[in-house]
Amino acid sequence: MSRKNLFIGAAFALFPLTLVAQPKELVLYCSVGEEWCRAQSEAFSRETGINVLMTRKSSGETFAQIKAEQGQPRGDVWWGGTGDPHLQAAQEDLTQEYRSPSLSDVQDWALRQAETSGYRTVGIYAGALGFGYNSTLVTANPPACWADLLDARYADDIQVANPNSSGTSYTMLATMVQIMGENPAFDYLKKLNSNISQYTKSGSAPIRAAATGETAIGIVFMHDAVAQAVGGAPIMTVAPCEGTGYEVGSMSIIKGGPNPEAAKLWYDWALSAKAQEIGATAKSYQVPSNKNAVTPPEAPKLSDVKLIDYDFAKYGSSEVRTALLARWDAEIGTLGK
Ligand code: S7P
Repeated sequence: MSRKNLFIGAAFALFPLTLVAQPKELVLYCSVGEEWCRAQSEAFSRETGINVLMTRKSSGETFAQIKAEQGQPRGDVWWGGTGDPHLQAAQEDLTQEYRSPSLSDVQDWALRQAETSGYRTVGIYAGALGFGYNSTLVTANPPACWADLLDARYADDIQVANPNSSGTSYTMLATMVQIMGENPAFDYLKKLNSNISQYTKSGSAPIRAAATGETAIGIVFMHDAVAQAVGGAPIMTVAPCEGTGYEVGSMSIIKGGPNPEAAKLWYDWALSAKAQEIGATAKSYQVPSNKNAVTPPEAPKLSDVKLIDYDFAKYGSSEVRTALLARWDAEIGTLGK
């Protein structure tokens, strides 16, 4: 082979390498607990060599940030957090369609989230809403139902998050509306307000407060209450007797983000069984969406919980979520704490 041909051959051999060069960075907006966000980011970096710049914020806060950045997005992937604001982001064209080859590995409830959004989001885990109480503070006749939380003996002794910032709390709002109807649900929330000591920013903060005895009861996802009990706190987890809503924790690629190839690599990886099993190592006990991922034994059994038929398409729509939050601000937020 002549020197010229050798040079051309070498150039062609190198060309594919430059074409498939591995991305270097991923900007991740993470809406699960801080410990899980860190464990997940570090595992991805270890496996791919891609540096993950991670910010943890609650679901409603992340939605607001992505909306504020529309047109000049700084994030690549929004991973975790309740499904409703992910659906709203899809409807508002903030996130992008992606049909991962791994979609065939996920449970039907996770796939339905993808279908509802035109494949702009997908379910990565599920968990039921409930509450937890501190058993050293609530000794006799503990609450078992949503109605019990109105008891005057819990005056200023219950915490729940603000539904604007928190996906957990929006899930509660939407759950009450679906169980009771909208007007009775707001009547319930007004009465409940007398027992609320504070509306926190983060959804899991109320159960951390219950674990330390700062409050008696925290309204949270049941797996967040279980995590406190597993950590040794005197927390009992309750699946409310009237029935309850649940979340399909979701993941979306942010439209026009700076690192689209890295975003797809994360997305495919995050749907794998191995990646979904990281949650339990970070004391997160949701039910994973990958059919082959091991569900942590600590995870509340959804089949034992009286789950409502939560209408994700409706309560994750822009119109309904925006209207319910505006009504909450006007009728509950103004009552003050
Ligand atoms: O802690 C895990 C978890 O409960 O947090 C997510 C939640 O949306 C984030 O907290 P906010 O309520 O503050 O938005 C849930 O998706 C997840 O199960």
